Amino acid sequence: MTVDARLDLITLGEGLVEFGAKTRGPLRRVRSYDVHAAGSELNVAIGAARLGLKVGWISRVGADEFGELLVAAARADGVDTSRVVRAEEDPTGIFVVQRGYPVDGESSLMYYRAGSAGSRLTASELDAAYLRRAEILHTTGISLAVSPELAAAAREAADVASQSGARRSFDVNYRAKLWTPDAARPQVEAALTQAEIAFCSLEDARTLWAVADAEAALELLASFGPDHAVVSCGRDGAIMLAPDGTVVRSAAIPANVVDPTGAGDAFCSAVLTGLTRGWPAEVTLQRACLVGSIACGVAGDNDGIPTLDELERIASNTWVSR
Ligand code: KDG
Repeated sequence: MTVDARLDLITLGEGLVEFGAKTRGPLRRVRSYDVHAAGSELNVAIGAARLGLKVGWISRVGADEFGELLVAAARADGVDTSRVVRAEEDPTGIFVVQRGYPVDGESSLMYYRAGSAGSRLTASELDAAYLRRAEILHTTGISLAVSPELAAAAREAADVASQSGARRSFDVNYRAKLWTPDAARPQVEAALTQAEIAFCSLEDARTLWAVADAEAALELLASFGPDHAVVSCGRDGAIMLAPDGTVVRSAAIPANVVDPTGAGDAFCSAVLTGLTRGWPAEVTLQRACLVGSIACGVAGDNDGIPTLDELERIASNTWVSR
């Protein structure tokens, strides 16, 4: 990549190594785990790169084996990691997924990220010239919740990128383990007023604003200012306000759910790809729902996200295993 080449997308946020329990039940009895690269903004970076965008990921990882794992996973899909800071003193954060316990069919996430390298990225570590190369800068509410330093870095990155014309994309991504709705609401709303592209799940919109339905959630998101707003509704599909003012809907694509964690990020990476490539709004949303569904069928947050060629063959029913 040449020094000043434009990047379709830069994402900023903490990468985490995921330990997904291989068996259902309380973790005290789980003996084996699948290990994957994860973290919402890294998932979006990997997904968009796999779908063909030029992508950079800004983050901070420990100078440890897990940091190597995250950087290697990003690079394997062509994500530029030149602005990932290596922290000598701080460890790379991890999370563990417990499955099917205590509620059948549900997973819960346990974080081990306090004081992690990724949570300590500061605004002073940002490279303004790099941020100015972004067409879209994507951040999420997770960074606002994780630490004041990371929140400030995410806000600064969005400011700098927008000064040179980047569109700011923000996914609400409310995480109840990180903060309360009352703590989240003002920060999330401030981020939405700065964003041109907004993502929120219906579940998060209900938790934060007690909206009645997806239409109300979309209207609320747009009322903060974004001209492109997307509400994902799990098994009920998604609804999107496109930049030309049209509202489109897509049904969900049935999934054989193996691991729903990260499906929202997979969905988001496809929406950003469609926007960048100028796909019609209906096609963008349908493809995004398909990508989210495929991602749910594979263990790991981003492992199931297809390449663009694979996506097209799956969408047109011409998939042939090679
Ligand atoms: O969207 C998936 C993420 O929730 C997962 O990768 C972990 O980034 C993560 C977080 O902070 O919840």
